[in-house]
Amino acid sequence: RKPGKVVKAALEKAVDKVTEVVNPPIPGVPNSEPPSLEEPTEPRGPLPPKGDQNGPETVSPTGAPTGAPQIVNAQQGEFLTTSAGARLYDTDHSLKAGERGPTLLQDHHLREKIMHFDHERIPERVVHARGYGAHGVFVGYGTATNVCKSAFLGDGVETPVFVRFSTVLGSRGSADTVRDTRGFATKFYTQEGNFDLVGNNIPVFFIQDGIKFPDIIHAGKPHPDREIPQAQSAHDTFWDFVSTHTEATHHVMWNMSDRGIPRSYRTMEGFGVHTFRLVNAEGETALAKFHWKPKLGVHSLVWEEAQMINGIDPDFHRRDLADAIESGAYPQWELGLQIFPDTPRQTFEGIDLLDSTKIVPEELAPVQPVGLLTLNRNTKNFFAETEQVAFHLGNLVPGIDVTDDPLFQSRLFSYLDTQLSRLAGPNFNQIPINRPHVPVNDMLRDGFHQHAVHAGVAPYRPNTLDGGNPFVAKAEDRPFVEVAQPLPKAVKVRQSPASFSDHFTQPRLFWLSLSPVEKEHVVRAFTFELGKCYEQAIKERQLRVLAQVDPVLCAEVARGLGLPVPAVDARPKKVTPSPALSQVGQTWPTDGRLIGIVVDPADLDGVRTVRETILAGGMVPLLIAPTGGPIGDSGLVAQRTFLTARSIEFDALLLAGSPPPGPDAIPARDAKAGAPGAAVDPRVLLMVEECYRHAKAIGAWGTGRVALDSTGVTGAPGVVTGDDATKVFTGLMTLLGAHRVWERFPATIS
Ligand code: HDD
Repeated sequence: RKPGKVVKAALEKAVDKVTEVVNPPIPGVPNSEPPSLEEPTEPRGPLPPKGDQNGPETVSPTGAPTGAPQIVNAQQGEFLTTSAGARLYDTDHSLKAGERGPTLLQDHHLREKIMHFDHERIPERVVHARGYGAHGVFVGYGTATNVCKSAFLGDGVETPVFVRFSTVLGSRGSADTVRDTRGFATKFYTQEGNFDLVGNNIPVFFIQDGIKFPDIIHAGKPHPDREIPQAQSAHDTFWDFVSTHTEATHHVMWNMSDRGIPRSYRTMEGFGVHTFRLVNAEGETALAKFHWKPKLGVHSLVWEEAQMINGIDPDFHRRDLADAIESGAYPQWELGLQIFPDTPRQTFEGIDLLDSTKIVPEELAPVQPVGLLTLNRNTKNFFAETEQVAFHLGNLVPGIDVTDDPLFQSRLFSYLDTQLSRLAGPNFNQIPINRPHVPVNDMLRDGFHQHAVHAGVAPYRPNTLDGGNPFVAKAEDRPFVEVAQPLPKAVKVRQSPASFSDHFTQPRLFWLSLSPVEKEHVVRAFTFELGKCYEQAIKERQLRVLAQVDPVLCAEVARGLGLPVPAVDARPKKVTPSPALSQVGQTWPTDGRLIGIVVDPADLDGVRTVRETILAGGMVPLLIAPTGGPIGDSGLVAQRTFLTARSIEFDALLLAGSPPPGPDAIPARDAKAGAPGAAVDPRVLLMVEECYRHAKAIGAWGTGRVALDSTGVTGAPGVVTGDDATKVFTGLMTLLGAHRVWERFPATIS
């Protein structure tokens, strides 16, 4: 299968779920028969998992398969049982002294059922609580072998992976499209043990030393008195902290840019952030930064759209990822390395490689592709896999080692420690999703939730009683060996190097690398967030910070806040912009994009043709009609109605008609006869207006043009009209390749 291309049949199946109701089931094929309306009376075999759901991995801590069906398909057996396996004859009535009598304490099934339910929730992650995961495969290109001996980077080596994406600040049930940094954590189940790359979609961090992590998180989380606001940085404590703690400025610039509101997990870059130390087979070392480059390009939402999605579909990013995988539009990222010589100073072109608030522009050190990640399997059970996965920066494999970045060093402690309370004990690596796919032979014993039944009597070394087992690996057995890194002559201090105190050069580099429209989004984001703060001093202090970054940025935000531009003696260093930091100006694949089509009985042939073309192009057509179900006898099926459709779901909108207001429509304010738009359902007009405001491509043919005329968008940039459905669609595709029609709202900032 060509990477990035959609399997058409699978896609059709996924998007046309509704058609299953009209299409006859395939006799004998499980899952193809619609469920009966009655409760089943005969036991039947468990439903097989869907094709895209085969996890969790079923290897034991010692690498042996544990794939007994009763474990894998737990709770899908023939009979309902207690957790001890006794068959139950009733689970709907508690045991009582007579039909109307009190419940008896001896009802052990009631007690077990309620006891277990009472403890179903575990503590959510202290940060990155809201997340979504998927399985996949990583294939090495073999291009990294000159700098790194890790087996999984070898040519053609296939390694199973699990990836968890997340937001940072929100609670587990918070919305997906808030303005925030996104986590991008990958567990590679390699032949040499697990390697965890625990990164973000932003290449720099708020702080340079992990000792400040509780401070930035306390500032970003909801205010402790009222626990408001949820999953937001637009509040006083956050801006209080970052305005006084200027090393956060670079990260904040990225957060306020479009990177803070990704269109999809599939369209996000990922970064390992820290500099790692790589070792090759000859024992030579190099320093390196990890990058994930999405095949679909880096794309974002617009702020109003993101806010609307939080209400209309708070699971937007989850749904997008799961649907894409289910339909066969497997998201892909190339893993790339920026490689630097391992010099004693650990700098590159004057940039301190141990400072996680700094990037190295790609123009100075190109990102060299070393492998391809494809996510191709959804989870079978969210809790077992996504919730219980535990990442740890200390999960390293031969060839990849740590550096002395003080942020990295503190993370090495935190990720182990946090699992003790979150996963309630030290045996979390025995949970199936965390198990390595290679034999484990540690001498760790006992502890809460011990699943292994360790044999032998001598979990210590040296021993003779267990025949001396286990033995330590020799060099030829490929053990993980720390790089014998010479340490600088030093005294014990609580201090940072002088280079860490430049907090403004790189934020300025980022700002100057953006296109005008991206700059305008940054200005609006700062103005929005600071506009939500109550304390005047915080706003003024942050304006002083922005003045150090760029006078235009500061003046524009000050204007929006209605505050004077502060007089600051800013002396910015000269920087060379990095074009690689901008998201716009290129053409990208459109795989997996969703196109809404408002259907009218007028031209159903045109709709059918366009729909086929969209599917063949690896995208998802969604037909929108006044009511659900089959559209006349055309064979087409409406997947959305005017009640269930909202513009935020679509990347582009096509109008094949302008249906009149339905009986369930709230009339538009100017709906009096003869007023523009009175003849069209107001929800269609709303879709057009929102798509227009959010810079999405819009197309209309035939009577569809009436809705465009009514909203006054005909002839505007990014609005394609005509008589021929195919020609209109072709125009729409060109626009979609550029993601959004930014020319519609020319930026006023240069
Ligand atoms: Fe962290 C989770 C990414 C700094 C402490 N972090 C966590 C996750 C991601 C990151 C993606 C979610 C993992 C998952 O899906 O389970 N964190 C980062 C990045 C950082 C960073 C890219 C800077 C470069 N983190 C950082 C510091 C500390 C932590 C400095 C503490 C000293 N992070 C944690 C944690 C979490 C976590 C408390 C919460 C849940 C977990 O680890 O397993 O230990």
